[in-house]
Amino acid sequence: MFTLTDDERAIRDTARDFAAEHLAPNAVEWDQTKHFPVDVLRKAASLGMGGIYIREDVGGSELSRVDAARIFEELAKGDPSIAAYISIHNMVTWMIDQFGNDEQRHKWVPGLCSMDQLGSYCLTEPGAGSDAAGLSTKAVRDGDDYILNGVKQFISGAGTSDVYVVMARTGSAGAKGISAFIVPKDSPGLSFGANEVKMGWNAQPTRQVIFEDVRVPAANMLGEEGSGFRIAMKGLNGGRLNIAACSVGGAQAALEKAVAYLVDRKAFGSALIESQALQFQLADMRTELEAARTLLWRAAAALEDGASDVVELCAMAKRFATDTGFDVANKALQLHGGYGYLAEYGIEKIVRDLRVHQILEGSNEIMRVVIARSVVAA
Ligand code: FAD
Ligand code: 2MC
Repeated sequence: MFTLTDDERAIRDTARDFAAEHLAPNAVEWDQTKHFPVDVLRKAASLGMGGIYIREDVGGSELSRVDAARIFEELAKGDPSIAAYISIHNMVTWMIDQFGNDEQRHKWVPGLCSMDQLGSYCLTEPGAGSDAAGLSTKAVRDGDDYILNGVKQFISGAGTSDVYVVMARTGSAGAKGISAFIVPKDSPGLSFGANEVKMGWNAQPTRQVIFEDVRVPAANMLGEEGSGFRIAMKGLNGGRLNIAACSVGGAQAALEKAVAYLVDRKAFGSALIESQALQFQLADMRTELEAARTLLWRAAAALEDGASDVVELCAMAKRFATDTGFDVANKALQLHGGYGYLAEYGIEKIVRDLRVHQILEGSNEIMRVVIARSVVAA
């Protein structure tokens, strides 16, 4: 797995070149202007990155989860915020490809793979984040439709996205009373809150999604009634790996910037890179990132193979890579001295972007809950 074939290297290099040409040069400006570059997302999709592990018959690239980890790492070297949105979009697209019936797959997935249509994932609510099975958005059957009422909180891409995969309560309390629906943006009664003012992830919008008597055809239900929570969680297993990959990529870029700075910067009669104390820090940063990448690839292979311990492996990789990624980026900022604190060096943006990876797609405390359950049950 660790020696790439020619094809795997070509796939990784395509993402690397794309990030270097289209993301990195614009990342600081998009952060400052809060610009969501939909045209650039579509360029990424034209290279197959809108449906990385989606089946080919509906326009996907049908690559592996390990390929996806490498792609998201490379994209995040250019801009973690954009890479992370593309990762959420891929998660949503996969959920429809995987759990949708033939009609749903052919109706929704091709437009998502080309990113002519963008996707959002709607699980979190103002009153239910970590305890996702406690959600209260309701979907009540009315003839051939369901009528949705409720509010989703912190939805990435909201307001711009065209397709919303929404988890809503169709039955009793708890996980088994939840179903998943595909809701198009133009549904009457669907509206969006203000774009949240955030610490990072500024190049993509985050808004509430508000449902007021939104009528959704029963034909838009994904999977069986009552299976929505498990569909949501299965989507998140891969989502957690992709976010982990975005942390590794952002941190790798920060490390490379720190090395370049230390080579260039003179103090006390020589380049700072000559200081063994600083070299030891770089050695630890490199080692910790490599450990995170290795666990990430291990978990991605387990997901690809449908291994029995996949849930905890994805949680471990997410917890470890996002904590490590933030620490490495923050150390890279410190190694830049005062310049690290200036926006134009691009380091403080990486730190701000990577901070939220410890919170979302299941906070790192929830990852420990998941891992601990597997330890205790063993
Ligand atoms: P809470 O659940 O209120 O948790 C508060 C604190 O308590 C956290 O530190 C948490 O880890 C800790 N905690 C909670 N329960 C336990 C426990 N049992 N044991 C130990 N500690 C615990 N959601 C979506 O559905 N779709 C999106 O697209 C999306 N995008 C997001 C984008 C951004 C920028 C942000 C900030 C969030 C996004 N989220 C999205 C929501 C995100 O998944 C939640 O914020 C996250 O799951 C945590 O939920 P919460 O904010 O309600 O925190
Ligand atoms: N993969 C597959 N199935 C899973 C699963 C996973 N990762 N996690 C839970 N399930 C199944 C579980 O096996 C059970 O199935 P069954 O009924 O067949 O036995 C069912 O789901 C219910 O699970 P639990 O009994 O574990 O439910 P509980 O409520 O105790 O805990 C918990 C679930 C805490 C793990 C879950 O609520 C969770 O992951 N919370 C964090 C929420 C989250 O990750 N939000 C991210 C929002 S998206 C985002 O942030 C973006 C940026 C897009």
